[in-house]
Amino acid sequence: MRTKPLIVSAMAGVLIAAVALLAPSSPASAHGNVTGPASRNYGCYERWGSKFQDPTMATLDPMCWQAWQANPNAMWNWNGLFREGVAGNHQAAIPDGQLCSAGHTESGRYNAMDAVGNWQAANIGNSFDVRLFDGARHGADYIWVYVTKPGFDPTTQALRWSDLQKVAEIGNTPAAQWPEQLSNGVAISTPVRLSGRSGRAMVYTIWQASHADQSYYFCSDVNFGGTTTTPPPTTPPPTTPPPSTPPPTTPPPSTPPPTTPPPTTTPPPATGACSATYSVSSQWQGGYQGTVTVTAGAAAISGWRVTLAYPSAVSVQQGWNATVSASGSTVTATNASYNGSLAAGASTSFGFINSGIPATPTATCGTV
Ligand SMILES: [Cu+2]
Repeated sequence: MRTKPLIVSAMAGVLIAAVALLAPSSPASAHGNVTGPASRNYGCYERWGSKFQDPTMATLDPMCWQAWQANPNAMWNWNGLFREGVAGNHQAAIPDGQLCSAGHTESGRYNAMDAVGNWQAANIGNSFDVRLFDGARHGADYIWVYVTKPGFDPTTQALRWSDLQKVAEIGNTPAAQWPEQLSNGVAISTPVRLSGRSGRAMVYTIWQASHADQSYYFCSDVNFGGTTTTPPPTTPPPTTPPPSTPPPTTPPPSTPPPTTPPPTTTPPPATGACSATYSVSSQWQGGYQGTVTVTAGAAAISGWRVTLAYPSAVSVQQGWNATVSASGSTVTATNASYNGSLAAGASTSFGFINSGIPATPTATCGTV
């Protein structure tokens, strides 16, 4: 069980290198993340990247499930959760309720990190290290670590700046002083020493990279004094476990943001055996991700087909949780083997990536 991940991690390096080569205009295609206690998107990537379409995630790890459904790129691009040009005014740049997405940074790619619920939490003691992986060897102007105040419940409350107290920091530390992580970057640990804490909390880390004015923001869910099998924070290097299914063939958006981002929604029909609600989860130059929620009507159904009639021809690059194909201006999606059966009123969803610019389709749902 211990040798396989090492072999696989070598493949991950190749994959990541390949992606980097595909996106040469990206100023820094490898950045970093908090790998212990794992940030929300890094944790979801680590636990599910090799099986991100596994429907058991919906019950085993529902917050990761919603995040993968909302935008898989938030996990594939786990190292890109940053803002530029903040000039140290973090609170001014990031509104309350958006701390975990760095204020809906990167055109909202990481918005699902702000979702409130029972994120999987790392069991830790009152003394722990926040481990930051720096794949681009930026080093740090500083790293600030906050913990939510006693009484804050991350499973029911959206995070605000006033919920946080700073508990540790380190100052300017060039990457040359960070220990090497295999050959794919460096990592540094910030020690945190608390006392008297128990139960659920969040750790919030701000990494001011020594690279232009690039600030990173990470939410990690923790459970003080919890006991299970979750490993302690100072564990093996972040050897980036790879997707066994390759990541989306579209390289991540290497250029700045879309000009017209508004999501489009078609309200579900009031009647029928099933209904379909369409939205654009994210978009980037040259493509966008569509998400469709399918809801059974007053009776249970055993299979469904959704038709999306677009105003002009569309091209589907990839679909998940359904068999998705395009013909002319029509996209047709048929349930996967595991999500065709829906109880009365129950919902499931599927997603796809299209080329081009989002347009609003008419969505219809029928049973099969
Ligand atoms: Cu960077």
